[in-house]
Amino acid sequence: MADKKIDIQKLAALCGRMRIELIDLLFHAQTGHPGGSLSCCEILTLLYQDVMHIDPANPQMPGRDRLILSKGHAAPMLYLNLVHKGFIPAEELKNFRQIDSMLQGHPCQHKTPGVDASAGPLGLGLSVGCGMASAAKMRNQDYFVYVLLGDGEIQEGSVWEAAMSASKLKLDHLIAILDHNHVQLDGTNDEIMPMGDIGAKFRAFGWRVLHCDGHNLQELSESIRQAQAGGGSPTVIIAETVKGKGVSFMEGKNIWHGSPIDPSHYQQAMAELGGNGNG
Ligand SMILES: Cc1ncc(C[n+]2csc(CCOP(=O)(O)OP(=O)(O)O)c2C)c(N)n1
Ligand SMILES: [Mg+2]
Repeated sequence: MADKKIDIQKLAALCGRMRIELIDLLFHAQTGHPGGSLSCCEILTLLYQDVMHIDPANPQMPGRDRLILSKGHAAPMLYLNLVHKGFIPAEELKNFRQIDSMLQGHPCQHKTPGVDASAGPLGLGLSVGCGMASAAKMRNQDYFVYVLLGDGEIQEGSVWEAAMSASKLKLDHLIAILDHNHVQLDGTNDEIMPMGDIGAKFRAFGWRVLHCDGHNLQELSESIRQAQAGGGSPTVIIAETVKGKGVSFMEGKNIWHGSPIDPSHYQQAMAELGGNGNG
């Protein structure tokens, strides 16, 4: 347990660094999605840097764990994780969102090593995850399939069709993580489409439901460990998060879903995060 604590501290420091790198990346690109990237920083970092069985030297390794970034607009946080894990060189970041770049605005499985599934249109990733988890079952492989969902995204009906299939097929190596930041593009979830008791909904569809603080690496890690224990049904971890986490003026504000960062906001964000803000 002592070793695990050291890992958590290291990961927390890495998350701090990646928030700075994210603001730098999006400031220089003058495009991209800060809010939903910051809310899933701990989730993606824990998975890529600690939990997932993956090999940057062999991105297509058949027995690897898979991750589907169903809320594909959080691609910048995925790319930073792929850089830190060694899948892609850091220099590629300067080409983020450029035509023909390997780092498109949304993940592309054909361009970027380490990306398991293309995404962008919301509502599709859980179905892709069902397919991957079914394939593992059919082939007697035991890899895990993680699907990161947005809380606006789960208003899509296709998510619930996939949820139905996953429990019917007993996909207990399918682990959905909901980035529950309570905000979507145009407002809060409650303003746009209240989802009520999300846990009760997943339970009604035959899923096991876990709750945790999505910025607390220890809690997240414990939830993932419990989810991996399987038991014949898929698991969803409802991770409570804050959209824009770490940058005070972005926190909980839908305006920062996808706005470009101007120089004064860049300086303010860097001052708060402890970055040098040298542009
Ligand atoms: C099918 C589809 N409809 C609309 C969009 C445009 N869109 C991109 S992100 C977003 C809001 C998503 O909100 P949420 O799932 O809560 O994401 P997060 O808060 O984690 O950024 C919308 C409507 C899209 N990408 N796909
Ligand atoms: Mg949201």
